[in-house]
Amino acid sequence: MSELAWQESLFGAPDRPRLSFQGLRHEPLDERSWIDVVEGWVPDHGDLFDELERDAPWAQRTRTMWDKDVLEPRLVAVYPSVAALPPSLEQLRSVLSARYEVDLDSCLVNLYRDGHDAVAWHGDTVRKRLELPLVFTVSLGSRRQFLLRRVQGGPVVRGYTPGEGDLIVMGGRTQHEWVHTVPRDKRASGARMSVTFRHSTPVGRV
Ligand SMILES: O=C(O)CCC(=O)C(=O)O
Repeated sequence: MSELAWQESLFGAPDRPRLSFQGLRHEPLDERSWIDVVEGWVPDHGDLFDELERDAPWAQRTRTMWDKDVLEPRLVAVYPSVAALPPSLEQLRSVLSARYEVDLDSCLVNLYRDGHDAVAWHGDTVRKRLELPLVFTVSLGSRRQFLLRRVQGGPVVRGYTPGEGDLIVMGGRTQHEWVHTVPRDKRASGARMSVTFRHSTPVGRV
């Protein structure tokens, strides 16, 4: 894949050990749903971005909308099983599994090549199987907006601009009662990746 550009923040990563949960912010959305944030969770995010850009199994997927197949506006790399993860992703998976006491058994990586790439408002389909799914997102590269609003509609209630190694965890009833999006952004300064981990059995069964 050709080299995608993104510009590292002038402020640098927070000064904390790699994959540490020091400085974790637990931010309730309401009494049933919550977000955890760890800024700069992967301090060497640039190396991971470059490795995945080069090696991940990128594919351009299509979606059917009103009987037409349309290209999904991002690239997605699906690992067939967690046994197929490269060591760099397996390390993230195992640290998160241990911390949150959950068997993370799926990993997808999304590539937003520029500000035209996006994902529309949605709740993750894992909600169909689990009452209280956890969804983990590690953002690499440029910062993009990540917004949440209630599933019934209404205004944006919470907004983040993850990138550069930040971790966001959606927990509780977030996938059932809230929706999230990474909207198009004409001002986006370059490419962003999101490494996402999910589980198919309830929390506590590691
Ligand atoms: O890229 C992100 O941060 C969100 C990705 C997402 O919501 C999804 O793939 O379901």
